[in-house]
Amino acid sequence: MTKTGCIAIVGRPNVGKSTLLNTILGEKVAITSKKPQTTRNRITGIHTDGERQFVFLDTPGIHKPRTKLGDYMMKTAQQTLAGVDASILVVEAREAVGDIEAGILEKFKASDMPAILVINKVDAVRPVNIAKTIEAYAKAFDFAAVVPLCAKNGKGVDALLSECEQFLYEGDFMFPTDELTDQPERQIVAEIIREKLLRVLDEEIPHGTAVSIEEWKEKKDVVSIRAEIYCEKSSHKGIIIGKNGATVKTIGTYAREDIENMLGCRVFLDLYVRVKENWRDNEFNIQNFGYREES
Ligand SMILES: Nc1nc2c(ncn2[C@@H]2O[C@H](COP(=O)(O)OP(=O)(O)OP(=O)(O)O)[C@@H](O)[C@H]2O)c(=O)[nH]1
Ligand SMILES: [Mg+2]
Repeated sequence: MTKTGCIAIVGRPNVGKSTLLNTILGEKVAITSKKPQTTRNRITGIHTDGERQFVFLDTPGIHKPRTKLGDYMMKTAQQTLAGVDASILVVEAREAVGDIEAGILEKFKASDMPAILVINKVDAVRPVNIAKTIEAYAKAFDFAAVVPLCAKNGKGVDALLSECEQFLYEGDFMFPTDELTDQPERQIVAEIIREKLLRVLDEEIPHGTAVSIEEWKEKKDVVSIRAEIYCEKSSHKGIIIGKNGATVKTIGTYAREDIENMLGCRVFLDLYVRVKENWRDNEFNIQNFGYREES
């Protein structure tokens, strides 16, 4: 008898939702970074273990949107919540429930959503702060379980999976047992490049970038990929390219390493930088970059 269920992973930006998804799966399917608002789309991660299949849905961090892209990200998170059997609310240890978290708990209450509280990054806080966090959240919501863990090194993740089992129901698997994510390879490649932009570039610039895969040619044991990096201003283009092309070269080198690991073959990666003024506020552009609602 197989069991399955869909579980959303929600929370404010930067708390480690995507890191947690990757650790559960044992593979990287979602990009992560030190900068908030890294995840832009819903990302499905499938964990099949014997007769159980957990379908986790990583979501963009909940924040107050300032652009149409931000509106899309928030809509994505809300719609994901509407379609799942349960949720994991990921927080960092704090003495009080934050405004964002309080808003999420209101949504849980309005839809009778069963939820687990994950207190992440326990490697970076004192136990007394974990205890205070548990106390504050227990007053605000009746969680099915509370699991302190470290998504980065995996400590506590097995306990989380055991707790998630209560949300599974008897039914056929939704995905083949060897599938880890529903993202096409091209999308993962575009995301890997965006992750390197977030890693190499300073504060605001990477938030205004998007990556589009323009060409993908497979020959014997090499894949040639041409990707375009879009940014919002010509001054940003100069920064992304860097002196004598040094910055874009670094981005390409980091990205190529990861893409080769993922595809298991050699990769030629050609990156071009283009400007699309204010694309984040243009509905047509954001849809063109793949930020569109699924039918
Ligand atoms: N110390 C520590 N850092 C962590 C842990 N988990 C995640 N991080 C770091 O927290 C940062 C944010 O991680 P992400 O997984 O990108 O966070 P997110 O919640 O998906 O962020 P958004 O996509 O912006 O909503 C990264 O620098 C991670 O390495 C952890 O258990 N301990
Ligand atoms: Mg994320």
